[in-house]
Amino acid sequence: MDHATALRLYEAMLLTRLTEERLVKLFRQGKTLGSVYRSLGQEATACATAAALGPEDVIAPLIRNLGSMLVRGVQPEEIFLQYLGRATSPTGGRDHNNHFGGISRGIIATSSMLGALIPVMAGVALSFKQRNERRVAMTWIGDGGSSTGAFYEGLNFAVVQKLPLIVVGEANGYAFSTPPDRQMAGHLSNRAQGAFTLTVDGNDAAAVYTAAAQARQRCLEGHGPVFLVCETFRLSGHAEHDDQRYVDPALLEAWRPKDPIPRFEAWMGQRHWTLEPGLADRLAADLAAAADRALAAPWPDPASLTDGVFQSGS
Ligand SMILES: Cc1ncc(C[n+]2csc(CCOP(=O)(O)OP(=O)(O)O)c2C)c(N)n1
Repeated sequence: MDHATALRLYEAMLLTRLTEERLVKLFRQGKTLGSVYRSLGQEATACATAAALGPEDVIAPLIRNLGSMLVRGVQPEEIFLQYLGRATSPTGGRDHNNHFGGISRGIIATSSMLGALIPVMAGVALSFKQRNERRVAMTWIGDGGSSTGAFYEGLNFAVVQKLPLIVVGEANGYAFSTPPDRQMAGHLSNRAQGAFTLTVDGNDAAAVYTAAAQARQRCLEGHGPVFLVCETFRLSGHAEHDDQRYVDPALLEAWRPKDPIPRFEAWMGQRHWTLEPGLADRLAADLAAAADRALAAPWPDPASLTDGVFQSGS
């Protein structure tokens, strides 16, 4: 990774954290419609994997992968508008949080049905292969989501067809309140039979980036899908309405010092790569202004409720 890439990656992780912190404030003020889903402590897995892609590649993020969307240029204001349900949000107030995408941005919108995006992205990867395009498809899945049938169906198809698909597995300690040993046999790394599997320290952004770049190269060389497992930990509840009381406090204390953001800052420091002075303050000020603009945005017109929901015309 060169200095410029490292700076972009650092900024993306910090922006993810600060955007989510601003969302938590909006939630506590009772302004968001519904809860707020964070990636606290695991920002490196979404940001560093997405940062290793090219602009021609296509991603399908889950709720905890906001960072991957910011890497690809989604604006925090769009996220605020979504959480606030406003008319000018990407879904016009019809869907919530980061549930939006766009073909021109190379983002397939999240589906709440865990696992469902893996067959979808296998299909995207199939289209790249059929058209001889040098592009990869990437999506993410949690340890809980890897227990769905769709996870196996999608990966199996990608293995058999040798598709350029990267599935990032986030081993983050809990699926809602369920630890992996209560819902799966073995470790996440053993679940993608036939796919080349890499397991990395998911809180080491440089290692995640390197592994993702390697996975992409393998896909482009036609070797089939890669399952990239990132060992990390969810430092907040499933969402803001969940106080994580089921997590042993000692476990949280053990993971807090592994925070990927100061860790990556130290990694950059070892290379004498300096950060922009006052970066966090600049981002926080921009986010506060974006949140204020989103709060002032109009609500959807009730008369437009079914627009875009049903096909119009005959
Ligand atoms: C097929 C399916 N089953 C159940 C749910 C409800 N649900 C939403 S998030 C979640 C936990 C997901 O855990 P994991 O996949 O480990 O991801 P994490 O939340 O840890 O990032 C569950 C069970 C769902 N969205 N889809």
